[in-house]
Amino acid sequence: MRQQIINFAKSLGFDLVGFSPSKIESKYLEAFDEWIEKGNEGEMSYMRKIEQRRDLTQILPGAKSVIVLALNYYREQEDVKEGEGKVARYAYGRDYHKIITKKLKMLVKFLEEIAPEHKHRAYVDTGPILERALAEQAGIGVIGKNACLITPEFGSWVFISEIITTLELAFEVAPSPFKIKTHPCGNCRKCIDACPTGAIIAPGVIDSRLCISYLTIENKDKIPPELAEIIRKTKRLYGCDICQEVCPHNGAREKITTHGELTMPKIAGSELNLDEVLAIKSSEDFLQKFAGSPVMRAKREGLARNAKVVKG
Ligand code: B12
Ligand code: SF4
Ligand code: SF4
Repeated sequence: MRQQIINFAKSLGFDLVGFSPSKIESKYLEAFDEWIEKGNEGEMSYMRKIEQRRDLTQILPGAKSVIVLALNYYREQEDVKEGEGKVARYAYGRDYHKIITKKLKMLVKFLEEIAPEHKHRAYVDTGPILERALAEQAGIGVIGKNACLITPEFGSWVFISEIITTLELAFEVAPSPFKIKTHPCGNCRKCIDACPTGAIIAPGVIDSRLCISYLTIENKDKIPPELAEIIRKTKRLYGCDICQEVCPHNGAREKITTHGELTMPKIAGSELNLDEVLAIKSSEDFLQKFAGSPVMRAKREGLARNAKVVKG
């Protein structure tokens, strides 16, 4: 059955497929607890749904396994010109949540056909699930010091999604897919040194309150002046890829995405003109320009705030 699932998932366009037991190892739960205790989630109150993250049977009674899927989204980017701000790679075209949810629904339908007596529940990003922990447990990749899941095939440029199921598909945690005994980061600390705001406060741990991704996407408030000054220098208008751009695993492995749905149509693209962003005066105009794009999450006010910051 595992092979049937892999074949079908790949036919839907998923690049990597792995299986994890639904039980999450205590080292991840402890890391998560500590992260919350220190307030590293900032204002993302949805991250405080701790109990469901600890125990997937709270989401799906009888959950036994998790099918973890990864989809490569890498694309090349050039330096932005004067008057422009950078958009993180994941936000180039249509929102991946929609694209992947459609594929997950087809995979669930397939599971219902081959295992009608079982229950399955699909998630991509928005559920109270420790996706990187599950992906590591499924043997798809390894979590790096930049906190990202790094895969041997595509580096860290992958979206993670999963189907929680009552099927018994994995009895134990899979080994690392990197064919080495040590952690693939070794003594490297390029991401920690390159993070302009010092948001990687320990290997694998991000203080969201300092992270440009959080500050430009999730945060609804004013950006503190000292952080705004750093963002201005990095020209990051929406999201941040710096700790992935410097990672040697990415340099050696990145492959341009073959998923046309992620790049066609281009919506936000790789960069936006700051004056054009600031010229959007109503939510209707914002919707017209960015409908279907991840950029919608920041709302007109958030993107305009970022544009002012990058303009300086
Ligand atoms: C909240 C969130 C954010 C927050 C916080 C980020 C963070 N690192 O926690 C903010 C807004 C900053 C953010 C930014 C980004 N995000 Co985000 N985000 C999430 C979300 C919704 C939850 C992550 C979470 O649970 N964080 C809490 C921490 C504690 O968990 P964690 O990062 O998974 O860390 C685990 C391990 O690192 C490990 N661990 C950590 N420390 C230690 C220490 C020890 C000793 C041990 C043993 C283990 C360990 O245990 C942790 C818990 O399982 C996930 C989707 C999901 N449901 O999982 C997407 C997700 C992590 N984000 C994603 C992406 C793409 C990004 C950005 C690249 C977007 C961008 N370009 O701007 C950046 C990358 C920033 C970074 N370096 O992490 C992808 C990551 C894909 C990948 N290859 O890893 C995810 C999985 C979404 C998806 N479905 O694809 N994100
Ligand atoms: S996404 Fe940017 S700000 Fe956040 S940890 Fe990585 S390099 Fe630092
Ligand atoms: S930059 Fe170096 S330390 Fe950071 S995740 Fe990549 S290999 Fe690990």
